Amino acid sequence: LWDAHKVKKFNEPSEFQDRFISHVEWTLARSLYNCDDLAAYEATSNSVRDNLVIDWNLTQQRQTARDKKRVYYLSLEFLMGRALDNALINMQTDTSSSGESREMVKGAIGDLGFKLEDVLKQEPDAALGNGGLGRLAACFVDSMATGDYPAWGYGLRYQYGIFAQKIINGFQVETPDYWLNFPNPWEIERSEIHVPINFYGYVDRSSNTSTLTPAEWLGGERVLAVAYDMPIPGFKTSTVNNLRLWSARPTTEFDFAKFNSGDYRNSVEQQQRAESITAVLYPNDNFEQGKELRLKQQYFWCAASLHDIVRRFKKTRRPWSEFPDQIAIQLNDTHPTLAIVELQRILVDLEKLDWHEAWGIVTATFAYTNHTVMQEALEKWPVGLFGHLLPRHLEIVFDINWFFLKEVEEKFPHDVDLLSRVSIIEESSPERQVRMAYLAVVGSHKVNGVAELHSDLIKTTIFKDFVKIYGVHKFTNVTNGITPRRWLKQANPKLASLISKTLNDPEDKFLLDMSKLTALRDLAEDEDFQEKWNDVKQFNKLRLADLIKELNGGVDILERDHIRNTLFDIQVKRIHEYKRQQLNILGVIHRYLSIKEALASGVKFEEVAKKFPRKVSIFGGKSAPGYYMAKLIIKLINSVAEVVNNDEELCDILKVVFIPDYNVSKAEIIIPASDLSEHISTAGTEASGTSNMKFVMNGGLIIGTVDGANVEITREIGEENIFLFGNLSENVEELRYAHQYQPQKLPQSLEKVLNAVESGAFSPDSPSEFQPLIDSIKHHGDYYLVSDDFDSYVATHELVDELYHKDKKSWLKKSILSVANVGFFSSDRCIEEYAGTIWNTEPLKPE
Ligand code: DL6
Repeated sequence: LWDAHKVKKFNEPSEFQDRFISHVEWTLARSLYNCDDLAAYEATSNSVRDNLVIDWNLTQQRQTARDKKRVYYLSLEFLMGRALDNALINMQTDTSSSGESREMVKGAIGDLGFKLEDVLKQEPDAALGNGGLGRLAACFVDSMATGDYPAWGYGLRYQYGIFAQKIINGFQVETPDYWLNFPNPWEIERSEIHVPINFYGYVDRSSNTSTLTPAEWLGGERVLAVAYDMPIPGFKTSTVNNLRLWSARPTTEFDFAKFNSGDYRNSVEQQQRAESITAVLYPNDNFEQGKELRLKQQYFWCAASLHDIVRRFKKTRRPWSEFPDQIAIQLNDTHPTLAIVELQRILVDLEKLDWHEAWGIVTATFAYTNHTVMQEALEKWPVGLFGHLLPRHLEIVFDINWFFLKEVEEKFPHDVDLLSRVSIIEESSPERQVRMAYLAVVGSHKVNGVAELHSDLIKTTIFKDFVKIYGVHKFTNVTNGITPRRWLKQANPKLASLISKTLNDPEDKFLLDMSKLTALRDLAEDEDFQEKWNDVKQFNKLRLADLIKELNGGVDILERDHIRNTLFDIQVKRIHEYKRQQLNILGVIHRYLSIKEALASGVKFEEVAKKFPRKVSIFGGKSAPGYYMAKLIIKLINSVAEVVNNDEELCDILKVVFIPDYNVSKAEIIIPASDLSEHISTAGTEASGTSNMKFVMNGGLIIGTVDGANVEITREIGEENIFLFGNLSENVEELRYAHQYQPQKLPQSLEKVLNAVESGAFSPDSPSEFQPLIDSIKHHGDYYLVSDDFDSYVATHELVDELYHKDKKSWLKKSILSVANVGFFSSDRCIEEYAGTIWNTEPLKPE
């Protein structure tokens, strides 16, 4: 009977159409005659989801039955972007007679009168992240499913993702991103999975006085964590993993007693308090603010996830000692560090394990990824706040610290300085703080950085003492990567198709084994191939020009006829002083002033245009709402754009564009259009960067500092194929020191640029508008070394111009060679490395 009623996947266009119409009529309660693109998006997504759910169930059954070790990836951010196109590319149609499922669905909805491109655009981005860290988590879940690893992601279901950015009078203005306006077909609400989570209260130890023995945590506030599951399909496999996001709900819906007594405001208060926990994503990137609600979010999510993990483990009836053999938990930065403390609490207080046995299990289970060495991004929580919200957890942290310091003392007797340096509790004034990164190191068996340079740096800076204590083997490197399914196939279908034809790989197997791309090396100088390669780039540049026009109210900024010979120079990422968008825009001003000077001195326009060939500098990215300097940089970019774009004397040889509201779906259009992209952080500050990899994978050349993953990109693609400039990380400290004690010497070139800004050339109504930016370079120590790198940056841009405009063949050769050698940066490689060196897990292939 069960077999007779088994749900079936659609495989053929007509079966898809039946499913689509059922969803239009039954799920949406509409008719096909009254179905717009939004409804078509909902119906298509629900239909695709039906297929995924079948594989999702089979995957979960298989993983439970085979009882292999599972990975849990804890990340407070998953910057997923849109799901439908990705699902269409990734999912299998098994016996489909019409090839790729995406093509089949495109044809099937086409016959019903819908264009897939228009339907896809209806989907709001799931923007549950700030930048690189969150997008990395999204790439990793894709690769874990693709590699058939039994793996779940755990995160929060924010009602508001990262804010939408508007640019008004050149300034960033934040508006809420309520992405759940319409039913979200990609989440499955699991109302039956709700975990009670406690905050505040007190610890009751009755007769016991030792904090190491079981205690009861009582009283306080209680909310419910409700699970929402997102299916994560692997590419060319029927494995569909799970991303579980928690949403906060009140335990009691409504206080009727208060309501009946006329106290309406208080009757809904509890409900609102609970829901506020998962209401918003904190919009800071590489900066920690230390707000109580943030700590509440962290505990809520860690406690719910661990409860779920432990519940699943207990069903296997294995002894606790086998917990680390069955479970690996990866901490994406320090945000989930409370999970370490929560597992210790569960084992000691609830499961009554001996402290040391419990701690052995905890440390064998967790591993921690560090994503920054910058002090302002390292999390610390005031002891008072921590203890008020989580009284029992604070006791446990003190005990963990006590045992840890005892171990240090035994190894390095009498080194009091060392003890205070490594203590999890920082004795700072006005208040002691819990150092979350140290807690993460102490509670994990492995700590990794995200690019070679960064992994080396953590060992010599923030975790230097811990290397001495634990030995170097606890510290390792897994260089970041990106999924080629989204960042090549989905973002750049024309390039993916040229590659699959060239490699004679109609099934796109190269997307699973990116080393296959090395075959392109032989074609790097082939003129026919170069022409096809260039045509793809032109198509993508026009596609971006269309987007820019649309965002500019239908007015073209870029001259269509000149796009072919205009260099698209792009910097899109979070706006941050360390990422140095200010260096870029000051470089643009330098170019502008040089052009103007040449024209003013009587040099003919044709000559000037030869020296400064056509170029558009494109920027995009959000600033944290409270980050004054970053917001001023955005304003400067827009002010420069206003002047340059309206200067008729330039005849369009230089343009500046700021694309508002940079997000994943815009990145998919922007990145494939680049000729050149900028990864120009002060050396030693960008842990890895991942957009550098995305640009290279799409055939753009990069200009960059010797920082983060730029180092390995250089090694993989060859130093002749990248434009490196600037000071090295080992010189940074010395340079900063010199700035503090010697009057700052600016290169003449920069002096001129800063003078122009100071004179109000870009802010005539308020000449001092950008003074804080100028002061930061001129008078406040130039912490990000703009002045030290400026001349080398400008000179490197001259090399770029020269090559792009005078030797297009060499340019194309470099572009092809870059893609041919980019394979290392597939996130599939990262996941294999994590699995082999940190998690000790293996894939579980579908039968
Ligand atoms: O590892 C992902 C990403 C790196 O590519 C960036 O270089 C790095 O800045 C970023 N780090 C953070 C740290 N934030 N916190 N906490 O976002 O990680």
